[in-house]
Amino acid sequence: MQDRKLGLHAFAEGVAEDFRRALMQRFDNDLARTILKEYSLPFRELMVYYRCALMEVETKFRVLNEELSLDSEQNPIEGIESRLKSVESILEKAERKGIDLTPEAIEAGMSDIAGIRVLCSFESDVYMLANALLRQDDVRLVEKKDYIAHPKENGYRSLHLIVSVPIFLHDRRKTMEVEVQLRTLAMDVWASLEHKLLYKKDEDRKTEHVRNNLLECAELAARIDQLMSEADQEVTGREVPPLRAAGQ
Ligand code: 0O2
Repeated sequence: MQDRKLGLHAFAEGVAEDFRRALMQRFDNDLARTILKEYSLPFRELMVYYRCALMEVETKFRVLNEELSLDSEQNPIEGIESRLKSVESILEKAERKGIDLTPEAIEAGMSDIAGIRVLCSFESDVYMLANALLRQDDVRLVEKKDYIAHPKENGYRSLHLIVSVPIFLHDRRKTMEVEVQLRTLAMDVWASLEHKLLYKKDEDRKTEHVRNNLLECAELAARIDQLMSEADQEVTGREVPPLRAAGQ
């Protein structure tokens, strides 16, 4: 408990320093100083709340995995990664989307400051876990993007959920939004490499040849998922549920 408190304190100090540095780099000194004076502490608080929300959601998935691991055939989570958007990316996105640089406007206008990625064994586990999360009575689905049922044009596949969850502070309860990305290992290999090569990179990298190669890789990854699901069904007898929309 003490460790966690110290961890959050150190984190808040780090955020304050990142916030100061990012503002000084991005804006002229007077503007940066004004923003810093007014919003440094509230912004620091906001980031601590997001970190707490990440811990809540991560724990929910760890609990599900622990429970499902009782059955050796059901060990659906291969890995969990969580991250808070960097201060620099928050400021960049706020500028791009015309969001005011106040903690209230940032909280209202951005849903992906806290992000968790859950790597699953099979495609059916993606939907099973999403449904198990959304069934919990303190979790509310804010938005869903099913890039598995409807892959992006470049081949990207994953299930994205924006959920809101409560965090329990010493004197009140606060609701925070967290972006959850669920994907299989095959989807993750593709997305991680594409992220390195092309995602948000200069357009001149994205020649037709490179795009076609990545599209072919995306098709191969989808084929791996399909064959693995069939093998899982044959070996364990588990039904492959139809790709249904999580939370419906
Ligand atoms: P990073 O670097 O991973 O943090 P918005 O976030 O509102 O500007 P959008 O399109 O509404 O954009 O969000 P969407 O489609 O839900 O995608 C958000 C996240 O999904 C991205 O976060 C990526 O992590 C991932 N993603 C979406 N599309 C792709 C893609 O084509 N390739 C890869 N590799 N990842 C993708 P960030 O913050 O944009 O980037």
